[in-house]
Amino acid sequence: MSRIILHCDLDCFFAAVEIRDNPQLKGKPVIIGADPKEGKGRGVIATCNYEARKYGLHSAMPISLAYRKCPHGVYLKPNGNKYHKVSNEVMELLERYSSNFQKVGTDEAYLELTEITLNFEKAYEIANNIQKEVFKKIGITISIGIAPTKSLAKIASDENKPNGITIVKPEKIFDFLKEKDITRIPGIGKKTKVYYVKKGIRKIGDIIKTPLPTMIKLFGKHGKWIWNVANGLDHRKVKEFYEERKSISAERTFLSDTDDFNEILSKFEDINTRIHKSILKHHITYKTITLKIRFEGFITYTRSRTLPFHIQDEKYVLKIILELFKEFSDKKRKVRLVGIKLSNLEKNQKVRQISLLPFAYT
Ligand code: TTP
Ligand code: MG
Repeated sequence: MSRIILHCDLDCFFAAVEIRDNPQLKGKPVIIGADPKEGKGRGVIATCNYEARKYGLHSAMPISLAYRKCPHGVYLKPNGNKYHKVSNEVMELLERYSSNFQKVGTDEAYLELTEITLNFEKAYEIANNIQKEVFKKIGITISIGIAPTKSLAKIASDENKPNGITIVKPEKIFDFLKEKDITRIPGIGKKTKVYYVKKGIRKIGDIIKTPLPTMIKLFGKHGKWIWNVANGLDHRKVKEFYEERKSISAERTFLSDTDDFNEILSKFEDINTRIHKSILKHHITYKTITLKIRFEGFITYTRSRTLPFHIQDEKYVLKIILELFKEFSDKKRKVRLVGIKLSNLEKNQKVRQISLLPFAYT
């Protein structure tokens, strides 16, 4: 049975809010980001409206370059508190359309409609009502993708921006995807694309045509994942338990306080293995590793290390934990409790990128 999932994404979010609050900006290129200082400014664009995009401007572009391309644009500093408030208002409104709701970042959310309707035309009506309500009550536009999986709904919401609704019915998946560049798949950026292009894969159609065992042979787990995405086989639920969680942790108290390194080490190994069972099961990656240690007398310390990328690697975690533990190992105090926490969690896509970039690991 096919599911029906909506992916809703606000159009040029920060810029849209500024234009709403100052209608004189309408029709002008509006850029939110660092101060361009007449071309000498440092920093980047956070976002810009569609008028500014006509000049080739986009998120993350250096503001000095943006100024060269579009000196007559209106450059504004971001107003984070305001966007945060607007984001909350939008999410509250969206959440009322389905209890199966998942906010992603500040301006995106998934809504699963499967329990409400199995009819794509009805889902279109609902999407239309969402657009109207968001515009009427909040004063900005939103684009919506309607598809049988999360990843397809996300690709679809990007198809017809701004203020678009795009439906991808199960029988139209191939037609919809075949000519698209592989970077339209969430999780494939410019760098990852290089690996695929080397093997002759540029369009999503090339992925669909490649047999799954070949994809796995060439690109490992990542290849399997994008093959599934391209073939409409992304079974991730809306409202994934682990996507909502901030961290996964476990701790153990010793039966009696100890200063025996081997005993402590084996506790760390136990905890680490246990955490990684659920990490593996739910395809979670993490960036921050935290050691918790409590000594006799309940004196407790935590020490963290944040990596520059997401990983999923039990041995590496143990290595970091032992490095963090060194600070405490020469103390003449007995240990009462040890714990490990993994945070900065993300669903699998990034670890697959890292498996393509083994050098990034060391
Ligand atoms: P996006 O949804 O990626 O971008 P957008 O809403 O501005 O434009 P689009 O119409 O293409 O959806 O990001 C949402 C907001 O997050 C965006 O308005 C500004 C902020 N943002 C940054 O600050 N830096 C970035 O690099 C990106 C991509 C977004
Ligand atoms: Mg957006």
